[in-house]
Amino acid sequence: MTKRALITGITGQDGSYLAEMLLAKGYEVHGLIRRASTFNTVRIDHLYQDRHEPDARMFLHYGDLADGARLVTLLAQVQPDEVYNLAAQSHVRVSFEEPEHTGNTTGMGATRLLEAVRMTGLHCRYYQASSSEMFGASPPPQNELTPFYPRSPYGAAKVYAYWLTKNYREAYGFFAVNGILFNHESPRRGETFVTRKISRAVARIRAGLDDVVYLGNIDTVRDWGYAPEYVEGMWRMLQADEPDDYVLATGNSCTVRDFMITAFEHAGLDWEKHVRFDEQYLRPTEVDALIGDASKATGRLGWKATVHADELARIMVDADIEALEHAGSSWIDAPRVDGWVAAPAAR
Ligand code: NAP
Ligand code: G4F
Repeated sequence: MTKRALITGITGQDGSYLAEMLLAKGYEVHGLIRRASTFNTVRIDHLYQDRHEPDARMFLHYGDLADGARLVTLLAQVQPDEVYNLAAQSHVRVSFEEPEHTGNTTGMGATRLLEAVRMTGLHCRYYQASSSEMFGASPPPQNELTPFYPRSPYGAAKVYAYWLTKNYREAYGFFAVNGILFNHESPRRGETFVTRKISRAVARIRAGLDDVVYLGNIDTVRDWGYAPEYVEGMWRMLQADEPDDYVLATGNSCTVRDFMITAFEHAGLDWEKHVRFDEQYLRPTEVDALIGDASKATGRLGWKATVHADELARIMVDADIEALEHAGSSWIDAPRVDGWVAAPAAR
């Protein structure tokens, strides 16, 4: 029997890798996409086949996590075996600018989707994209027993969604799990997250298109892993015998500064000549250190991260250099998105 999955956030970094992996495993994949005035499917275009093709197995549906009624009609239509809720306003700095929107999408969006599952009476398995950002000010190493202390509207919204997921498991017997994922990156990472901002800047500086990049706090510590490995962990959580919550992380620590040095050195550049500080990239409250302990996922799911920050920085720099070398002039001339906001004033 072909399994059917529904992915919210399929156009994002993780959604694209998850769709790729599930298609390779033989799944039929359905994705929720937002209507936009420009195409927003660039990360999954390589997977798309016209629905009239006899072997088409990926189908896209318009909808939004802010629209609960649509989630009900969509679930009733698709009848998925597995639901992966990856959609969110996922940028921490932006969540300070848009706390209400972030709460509505990242927090309430999960409630609407869980309610849609309940109202349609489906017996599907449900994955919630929870985040290490929920640990916030709790010191590392963090695992499934570490208390939450969110430091941003985004972190607070994820804590709410986490507890809703757990509550539906306990109240209604849902097979609902929280994957508490530490930072994971890739060449498909959004351009305003710090790793991609750095790798993209390195490629542009090396090509002579830019001279400097502006960053905020480079002393924070993160546990950066490689996104394709993390979507495998999401899938394993839904194949377990019992629903439970799991941390996915590498267990290694790296400062933004060290990631940046590795990225610049890999391209033969001296970072001190090209990196400047801009306070606009600071956060009103910061999460100083996230370092995860994924031993529960390793022991029970057999999941382990193999790519760590140094290798990741090199993978991302190589990919951005190659993308730049193969890009047409449209990519090179495109407005530079050099921060958490692409407003002209910020360029
Ligand atoms: P991402 O690249 O920012 O993708 C977010 C996705 O959510 C996009 O497909 C976006 O659609 C969609 N979306 C946003 N608002 C929506 C709405 N109102 N209705 C429907 N779809 C909406 O994020 P990611 O890095 O792939 O992360 C996936 C999930 O894991 C997110 O929930 C994130 O918070 C969480 N997470 C990520 C990490 C990490 O390090 N990457 C770590 C822990 C947790 P558009 O393309 O139309 O914008
Ligand atoms: O790349 P970031 O924006 O990622 P952050 O805030 O850790 O959040 C990411 O990981 C979370 C998991 O822990 C996810 F839940 C969330 O959705 C997202 O994927 O920032 C990383 C660090 C921060 O300490 C930030 O202050 O880099 C610092 N930083 C320094 N300069 C910067 C910049 N961050 C950004 N985005 N841009 C800068 O110029």
